[in-house]
Amino acid sequence: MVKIVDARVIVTCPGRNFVTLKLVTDEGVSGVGDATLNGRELAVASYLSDHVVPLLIGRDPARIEDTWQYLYQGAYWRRGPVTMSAIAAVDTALWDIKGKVAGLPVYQLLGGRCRDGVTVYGHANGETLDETLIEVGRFTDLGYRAVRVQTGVPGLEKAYGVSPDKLYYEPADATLPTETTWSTPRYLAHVPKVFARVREEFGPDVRLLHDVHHRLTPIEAARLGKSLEPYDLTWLEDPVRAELQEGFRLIRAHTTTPLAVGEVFNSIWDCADLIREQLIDYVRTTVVHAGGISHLRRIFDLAALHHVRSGSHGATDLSPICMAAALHVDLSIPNFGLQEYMRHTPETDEVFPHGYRFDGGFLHPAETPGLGVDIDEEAASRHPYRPAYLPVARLEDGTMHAW
Ligand code: CS2
Ligand code: MG
Repeated sequence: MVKIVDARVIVTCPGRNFVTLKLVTDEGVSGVGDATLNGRELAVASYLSDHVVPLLIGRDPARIEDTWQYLYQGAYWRRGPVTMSAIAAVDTALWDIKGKVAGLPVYQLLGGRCRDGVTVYGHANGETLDETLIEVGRFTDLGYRAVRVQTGVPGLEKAYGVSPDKLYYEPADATLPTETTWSTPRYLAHVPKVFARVREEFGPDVRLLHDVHHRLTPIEAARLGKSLEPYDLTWLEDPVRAELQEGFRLIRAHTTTPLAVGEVFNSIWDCADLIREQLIDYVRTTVVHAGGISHLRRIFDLAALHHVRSGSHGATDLSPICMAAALHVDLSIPNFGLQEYMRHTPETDEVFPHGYRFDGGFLHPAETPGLGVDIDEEAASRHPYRPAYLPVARLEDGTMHAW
């Protein structure tokens, strides 16, 4: 029997923090998995080093599902972002190894292609409406067919999703959380005007998306969805806090704007009701935070039965390993919707050499065996961990609110 003989947890900060698991077999085959949890990275690194690595040494790398069940059921304590990101890293690395052993890219092991390329969306954002329009144009010029539009809100400083660096957006920007201010009335009054202008300038073809980042109540979200109907959004993302699945019933009853949610979900149980009741249109779970390729496939298979499509989160805090793994899943499922694609910096790309490529609005995974991505451990060691937190948000009277 082939055995796992080495399991290394690598923490690196090529501009932002990433946690990576690298497994090596006694035949010298290695596999990588992303375990990054933005702002809480070291908790996952410790979970892996202290509680998972000792269970992996000597195991058969071919037993992917059995290892998943061993780590999930064996912990007794279920779910949660830390546990599920750690399991995801192991699962992803084992799929990488299986692909290399088989001599096939992972999407072939998942059933082969369902499409020619993976349609991705980028993030256009600006402080002002005029700046935002310029940024939308930048993305369409780059060939993107789908663009997420975020914009500053008059009267509010530091709006969500508006970044000084337009190509490499990074919200975890400080060693202690940055304080931002939120006002729902100001926001609700402004956003429809922005989308009216974007449609006027760019016409009906470009697919438009918007992220609310969990900030509204269901009735407020219903109102926003209705007011955006004339502008034909592909999706309205995270309109309300996602802990309360039945909150979506109310939004759904009032608007035909499609809904997307799931970047903070870590298991099928977080979205089972949303999917079965067809309360959403896109489920945005990811390889890294939702238990790896195996569990993400399970979520997307359930979604396929209920007319829900995939829309995996792909922000810069998910490493190129997660992006590569996502592309293999995206290519092989029947119910793919869209894939978020925020570009990593050249420093990050150097630490994670990869073969996926962007072409005319599509991403294509590498055709090499496995995932087609690796970590350069020497380059990684040149970028030590730096504490970084996501911002927090308060209402204008100082009340804590969802960021
Ligand atoms: C966002 C993320 O990409 C998205 O849709 O919601 O940028 C999110 O804020 C970060 O991943 C948080 O780490
Ligand atoms: Mg989001």
